[in-house]
Amino acid sequence: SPAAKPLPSYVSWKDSSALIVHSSGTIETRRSAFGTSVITPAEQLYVRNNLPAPDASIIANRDAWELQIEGVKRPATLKLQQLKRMGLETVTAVLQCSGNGRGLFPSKPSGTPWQIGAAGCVVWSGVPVRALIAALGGVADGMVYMTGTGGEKLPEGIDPKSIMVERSVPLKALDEAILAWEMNGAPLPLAHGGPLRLIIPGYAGVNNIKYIKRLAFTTEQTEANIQKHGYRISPPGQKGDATHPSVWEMNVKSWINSPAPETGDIPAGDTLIQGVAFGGMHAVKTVEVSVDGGKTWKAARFIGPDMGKYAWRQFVLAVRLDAGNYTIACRATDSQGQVQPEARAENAGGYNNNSWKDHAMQINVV
Ligand code: MSS
Repeated sequence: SPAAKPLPSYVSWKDSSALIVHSSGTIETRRSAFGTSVITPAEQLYVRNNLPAPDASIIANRDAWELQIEGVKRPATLKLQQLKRMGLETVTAVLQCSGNGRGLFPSKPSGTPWQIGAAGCVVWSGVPVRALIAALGGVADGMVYMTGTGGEKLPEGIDPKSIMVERSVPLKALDEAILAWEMNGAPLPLAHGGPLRLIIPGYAGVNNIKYIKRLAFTTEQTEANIQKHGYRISPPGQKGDATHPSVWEMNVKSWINSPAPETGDIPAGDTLIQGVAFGGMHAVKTVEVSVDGGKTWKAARFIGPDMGKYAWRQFVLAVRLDAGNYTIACRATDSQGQVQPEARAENAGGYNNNSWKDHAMQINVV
């Protein structure tokens, strides 16, 4: 096996045994680390930084962090301390990189070859964007998008648009969005966007702007490269542009965490097949498991608390397996009846892979 890379210093507090370090800005949770109790602890949560993380000094005085709000009737710059008095909500939501599952594309699109671990289920707490807007007189007339800007310091001499993390989402996303300062009951770590982060439940990771410094309601999508060309569902071989859908709403998905081939052979007899399932924008309703590569399916049972429609649910199915090779798979269905598809939707960036077939695994029972 390739030599394990050490954790970069900005995340040295994380649990290295739970993580695969692809690069300093791309760190994946191991399948074996997910556990069975719904929430992903901060120490085990994946990290994706498109730019180097800001200096830790930005969390030294969290309450002094400033957010600029534009495209409302009364634009303002507010300190986190003020935001904390404007409203409070808690939401449990899956945070998932749009490239999660890219490593399962046979075409090997460029980008981090994430398997299943660029995702986690997290409890976020903060002020609803709705409450903030109401306090500022409402969204200005004619606005179509909500645009968030990351607080990274950009190097000089480079066109900021070419590297800045700024994303636009449809205006309706504001209904459920929060500006979060807390994660899993603790102040938001710098690596996950502290002191303040935009959380848009159900939307792909990239839209959840870390260390947010500006929230703007706009008539157009941002011209930043990460929006204009990046994170677009373009056909293989084609560069993304405005004519291709942006990665916004997540789709229905599930995968098996145990048993997994990485943990070795499985003894014959009783086995629990266990994993996670979520619906993206809608609650997950059912999940089925197959031990014959998708020829036949059995309904699995959800376990643990239901943390709401944006959270994932843990599932389990008890099976008895004789010695042999098995292809185990799972397939989720959401409350709208949308079923996790067999085939991935091919695209140049390797985004949104929810193919149950790509996520199936070979296990060896002895
Ligand atoms: N934000 C900022 N500011 N920066 C960066 O870089 N990234 C993205 C998001 N946000 C960023 C941001 C991405 S891309 C993702 S996934 C996410 O974030 C992650 O998160 P964490 O916490 O895990 O790290 Mo893909 O779709």
